[in-house]
Amino acid sequence: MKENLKAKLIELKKEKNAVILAHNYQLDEIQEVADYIGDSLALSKIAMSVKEDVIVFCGVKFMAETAKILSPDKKVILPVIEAGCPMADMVTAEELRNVKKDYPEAAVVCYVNSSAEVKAESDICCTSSNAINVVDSIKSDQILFVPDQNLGSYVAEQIKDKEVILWQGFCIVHNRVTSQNLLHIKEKYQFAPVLVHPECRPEIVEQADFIGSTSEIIREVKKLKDKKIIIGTEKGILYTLKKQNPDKDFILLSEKLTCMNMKKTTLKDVISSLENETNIIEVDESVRKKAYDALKKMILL
Ligand code: CIZ
Ligand code: SF4
Repeated sequence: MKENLKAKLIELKKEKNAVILAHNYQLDEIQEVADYIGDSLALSKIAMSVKEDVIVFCGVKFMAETAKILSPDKKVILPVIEAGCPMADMVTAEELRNVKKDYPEAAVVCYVNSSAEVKAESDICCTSSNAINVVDSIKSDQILFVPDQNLGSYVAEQIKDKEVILWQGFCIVHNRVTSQNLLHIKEKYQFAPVLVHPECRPEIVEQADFIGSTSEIIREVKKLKDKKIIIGTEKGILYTLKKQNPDKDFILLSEKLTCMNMKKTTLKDVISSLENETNIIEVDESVRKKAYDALKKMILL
């Protein structure tokens, strides 16, 4: 059954001249058929360079939107339009415009997990892998960091000479991990290193051996000699970790690390959206240009 679907997708990709991009948090069945797997920024950069006309972005809405902002001439499909990111929804452009009035001197740094409209209201974007460099590069001493308070706190800890004003957003998945979860797993696997995503709460990040984005965790794991490794980010990352490191055992810091939105996309959705060319992402051109500027500043750093 699955083999039939896979064969159908290969045909469709040829017919439509399409490429399949999958985020590290997608279901295994999606990662298995993807042409490229990665984090949102790496995938958006790939989207800019591929020769295909159609990009099927298997992830959540802000990711497909980012690809469209950077590659406006391509057709970008998000297989399940309801796959959103609750953290991205924790800041709207209007709310941001209002808060900016209270901090007229602040530079707005916006985590890519945000809508195109919010990016358009920001001075520069960042991802979880370059947030520290981005904040460090800014001349202003005051930063308004949106929307992730956990990533923002992590950055503020590293850069002491700037005032970082935190938006009160968070990732509903990473924020679920508690100190009790960490204590429990550390007791059970005493010698295993703990690698976590900076979207986790500060008390988790403080106790971790390594903090990084999905791509940084994937890179770090390759270097480790340990046979048992504790992973504190969304479960989907285990697909690549296991594939690249068959001799290592990965223990998820908590079973709560499953993003329902990332799991909404199935192989059937990829096929039907591509076949019918539905769920095409569009971004208003005036918003796109401003969001592009904020993204481009980050990419050029
Ligand atoms: O930007 C991304 O892809 C996200 C949401 C996570 C990460 O660390 O790669
Ligand atoms: Fe959003 Fe968190 Fe899910 Fe990533 S894991 S898409 S930040 S809710």
